[in-house]
Amino acid sequence: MNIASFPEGFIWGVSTSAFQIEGATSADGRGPSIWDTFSADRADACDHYHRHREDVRLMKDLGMAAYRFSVSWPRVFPDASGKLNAAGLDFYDRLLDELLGAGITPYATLYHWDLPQALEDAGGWPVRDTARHFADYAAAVFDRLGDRVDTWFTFNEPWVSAFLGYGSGIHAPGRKSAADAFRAAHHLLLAHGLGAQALRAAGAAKVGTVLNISPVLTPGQVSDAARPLSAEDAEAVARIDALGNRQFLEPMLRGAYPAEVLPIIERTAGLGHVRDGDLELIAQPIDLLGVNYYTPLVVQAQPSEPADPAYPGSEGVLFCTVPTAVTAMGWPIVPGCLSQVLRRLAAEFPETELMITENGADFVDVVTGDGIHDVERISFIEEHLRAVRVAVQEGAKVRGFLVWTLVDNLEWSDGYQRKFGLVHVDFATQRRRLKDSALWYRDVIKRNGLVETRPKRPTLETVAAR
Ligand code: GBH
Repeated sequence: MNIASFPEGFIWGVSTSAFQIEGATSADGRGPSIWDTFSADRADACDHYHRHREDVRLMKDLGMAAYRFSVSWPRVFPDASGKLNAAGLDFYDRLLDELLGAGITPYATLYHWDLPQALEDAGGWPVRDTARHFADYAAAVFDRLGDRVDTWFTFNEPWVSAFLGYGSGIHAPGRKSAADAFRAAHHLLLAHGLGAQALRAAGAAKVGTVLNISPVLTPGQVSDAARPLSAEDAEAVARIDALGNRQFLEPMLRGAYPAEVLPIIERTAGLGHVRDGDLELIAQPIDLLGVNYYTPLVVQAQPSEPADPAYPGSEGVLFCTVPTAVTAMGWPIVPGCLSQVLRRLAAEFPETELMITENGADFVDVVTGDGIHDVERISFIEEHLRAVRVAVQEGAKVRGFLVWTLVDNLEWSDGYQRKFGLVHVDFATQRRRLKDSALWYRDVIKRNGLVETRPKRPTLETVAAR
């Protein structure tokens, strides 16, 4: 068997987030988060809070080396009093002991979208104080768990928190104000800087963050990446790239907002919230950049188009659908874009180590008596892994790959019908069952690579070789 292998020591695992799996939303003094308030399906989720032993066991049996989870801020600081709830941290204490006992390296994310409702009531991310609260929270979590976690990610996808939470309002807290979205973005960046500083000062071994980097391309480029663009389309692509990707990448890694974005912020929100010294603070050195990749953004210039509320400043840009294969959520499947993302990051930030912190897909899984044969998920992940390997072979410093996600879970505004798990969950009984993709992933991990596909039909070369 020919193996397309990954570098020795390549880190394989899965990612989850607190609100999507834990349930137990009022256990041991937890306070409400903005997602408890916002979400209609009040959430037992996967009851991971009580079943974490079983879930760690599953990961162990599948051979996972790494597990990225998030800490629920409202478990730690439940209300407006600012009083620490030690019982909330006890859960992560138990989880970490379990993980380390199973030989699985924990990667902790401090914020995966579940702001304490008390802080939202005080103004939420559009308010500067929230960033300071985040730094206190980061320090408190590190104080309790820092002896067992080496790698700390401050945020998961701050673009989503700012622009879906406060811009389009399709995420909690469901506010719809372009000005607040830009203020939220800045304070999330500031919170990253302050949090990274606090973690570093407390002795964290590695500090990083996780961004959703979506390559931006025109419909024509989806089939032909080298396709030349009109000036109008090139401008549309550059602007959406600046709003969606560079607005976070560049302050964090270079200490400056992209030139395209500053005037948009200024005319939408003013610049009163951007204070002297903020950008220096935001640009704390980081050891690891987590990249979440699912699908590209496909756009073209369209003069009459109003701005998309998730991209204030996107007037004159049309978000397009393309005739590619899609996941059940309708997200275009374009694995080559993952090579492109990694190639770009490696070129622009050659010093920064990278990790794929999320990649995966929802499909409609058919549960049969003899198993869950999720062939589409297997090919999705396999094709994306091949794309990662291409970038690695070109020299991108990609240290690992984490599948989104371990178990079917609560997919935010979409509830429980979206299935991203390697493991199926029957939400009536909480029974877990491995899908074929879980077993396939176990084998990938075991051989640290993919089986080179043999052509099904003889090709000219194989015929000639006979
Ligand atoms: C991840 O976000 C999350 O980290 C994870 O919690 C979640 O379960 C998982 O994806 C699956 O959804 O149409 O304007 O939103 C991915 C978020 C989804 C953000 C695609 C950008 C396209 C642009 N990304 N989205 S928009």
